[in-house]
Amino acid sequence: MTTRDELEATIARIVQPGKGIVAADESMPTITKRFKAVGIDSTEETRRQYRQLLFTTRGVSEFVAGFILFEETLGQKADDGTPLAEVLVRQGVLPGIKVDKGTTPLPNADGDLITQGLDGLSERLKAYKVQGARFAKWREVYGVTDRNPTPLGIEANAEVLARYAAICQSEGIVPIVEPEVLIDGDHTLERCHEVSDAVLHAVFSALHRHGVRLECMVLKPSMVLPGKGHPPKASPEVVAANTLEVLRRNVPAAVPTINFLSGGQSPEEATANLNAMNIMAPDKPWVLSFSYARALQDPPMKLWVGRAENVRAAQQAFYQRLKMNSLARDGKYRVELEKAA
Ligand code: 5MM
Repeated sequence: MTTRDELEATIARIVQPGKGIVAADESMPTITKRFKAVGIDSTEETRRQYRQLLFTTRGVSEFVAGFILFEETLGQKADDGTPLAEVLVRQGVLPGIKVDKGTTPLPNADGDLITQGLDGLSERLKAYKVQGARFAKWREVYGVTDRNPTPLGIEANAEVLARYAAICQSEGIVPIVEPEVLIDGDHTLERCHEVSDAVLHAVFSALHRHGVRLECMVLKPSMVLPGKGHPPKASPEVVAANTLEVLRRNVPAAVPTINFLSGGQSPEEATANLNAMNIMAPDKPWVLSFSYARALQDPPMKLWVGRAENVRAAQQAFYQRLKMNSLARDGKYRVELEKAA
């Protein structure tokens, strides 16, 4: 199999009808924060049990094409000794891996961040592939103020995303390219629209410059929303219209699939917004699906709270959110379905 055959085979799995991606790749500080919020101690064992709970949910492959894992999870085993990545493969789901190493301030771009981890990436990808990973994920983060992200921040972050994506493809690993415009702050939806437009324009220019094969990548963007500190929330129709406008202006039709992050939206909001986009854009050139972390995991995590007797209920809640988002991926979600469940 050539590298291109590998990439195409993985993309064909990711765009399967009714399916999306689960981001379960929280790094140590992030999972510790999420666990702490619901009273769970973050230890290697609780993290293993929690990821096992997600991966062994019955019927998960009806709605999930792939899970993004954190490096620690890729090396962990289920209770019966099966590697957790193999548990996913047996469920008919692709394992993926977060490969960035977090953010650091970008010098001379006051307030902007840049993501680290390009050094040695090819070697790491070779090893992750042996452990079962077929796709990877890298996130660049853009905080929004009146002056951030700066032009330098936008260009530098785009360059790093493109270099990462090109390295992944050279190793036969499909890159998920994740530019996240943060919801934190009191900015307007119009400001988020402006920033998202500039960010995606720079990202696709850099991907082109680096020869990234657009047909073999996944875009994981944020939606166009007002800042958390700028109430009221926008309706799903307003979010959908603004997000679609920015995507149509910047994302070439060659990109097969756009899988959104949820970015701090509630589970129901993230589902309703995705649904509205799929209703509003039947002619869209890309699949519009999900790659949520919090909007899929908050309900099961709150139910589990680290107790074995709650595993079943937590898995049912996880299955329910996946089902709702699978419907939203086709514009078939209705809020009454939440109540019915
Ligand atoms: C934005 O975060 C990604 C999507 O999650 P949400 O749907 O909750 O917004 C997510 O994949 C994120 O990259 C991981 O949770 C890892 O985050 P950290 O901060 O640990 O790199």
